[in-house]
Amino acid sequence: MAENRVDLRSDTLTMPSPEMRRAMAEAELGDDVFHEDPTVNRLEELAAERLGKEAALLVASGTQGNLIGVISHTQRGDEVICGDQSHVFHYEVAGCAVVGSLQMRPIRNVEGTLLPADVEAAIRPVDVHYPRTAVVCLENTHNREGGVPITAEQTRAVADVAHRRGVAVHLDGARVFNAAIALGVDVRALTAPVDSVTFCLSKGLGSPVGSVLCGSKAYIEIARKNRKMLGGGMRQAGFIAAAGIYSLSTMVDRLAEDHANARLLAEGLAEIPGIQIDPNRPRTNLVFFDVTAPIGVVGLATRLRDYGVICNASYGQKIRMVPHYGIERSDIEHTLRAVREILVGIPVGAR
Ligand code: TLP
Repeated sequence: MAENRVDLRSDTLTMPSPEMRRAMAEAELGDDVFHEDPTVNRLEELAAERLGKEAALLVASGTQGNLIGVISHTQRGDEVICGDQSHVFHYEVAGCAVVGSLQMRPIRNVEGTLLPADVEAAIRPVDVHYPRTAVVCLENTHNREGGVPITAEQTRAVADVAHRRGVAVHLDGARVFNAAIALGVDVRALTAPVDSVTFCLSKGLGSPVGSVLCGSKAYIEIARKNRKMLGGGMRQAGFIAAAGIYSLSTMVDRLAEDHANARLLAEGLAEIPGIQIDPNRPRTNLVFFDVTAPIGVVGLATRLRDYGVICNASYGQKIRMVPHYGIERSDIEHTLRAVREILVGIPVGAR
């Protein structure tokens, strides 16, 4: 077995640092269902402030945040416009349909965003036959589209169309801080046009668990009740919130290191025969590539395990590798040597 273990399956694999664990252990606690956990309250205030919204709600996961986020804008039988490559459509177990009794209406994703003209055309006119279009969902960064960051202008263009027609906009901002870092803007520029946004503490920001849903005060009150309905009312959740505060205070700027490692990885992969990747494509921390060599996507991912490199080969025909907190530049170099040895036969260790 290889001595290195380089787990690149997801940025959800980050482990809390000793300082984060200390902050968790020392957290002041109360019962959050009574709104009495001071650490949760502090995280929610901090998150609302950072994202430029009136209020925020700590939730268990990105999936729960999107579900509560969407159903808090809707009634049974409403329609939700989303990207045909979106996480909410592909990977959230049809929660909006099951729990919200909502109809998902996927329209094409183009470079991660939705085109305003497509959104306009998909919004239903008032007619006895149609469901009411209640929400448009955006995703930033966009996972299946390669971690592409969506700009403030793209976000506003979609939101303007939706708002003109009385439709709310929810942003799946699981990695919205990655987008802000990549674009060099304050995250508020990306969240200002939308009505609600979920972001994840438990991905590149390094917390062991937790996401936050942000929006207006009135909306978050509805969301708080929906969280309770879904069994997501946690009690002494300050342990989790303390990690989240640590993440927001100290882990945002370091996302740039993950982006640099992703770029290093993509550039190295582009030089290896049998790999197909545009080295300029990864703008954030997600690296997707094709394997044109006969070994194929699954074969390469399987062989990489012998070198201690673990990656995700379940994304259609591509491999996904995700640098994150805990993955060093030397781990990327080891990964590149391993891919080269498997595909070209130059032994790991030789350069
Ligand atoms: N994505 C996970 C997997 O579910 C695919 C990953 O490893 O990337 N929105 C986006 C854009 C996401 O990428 C994810 C997680 C979520 C929402 C859901 O977050 P969690 O896993 O906390 O429910």
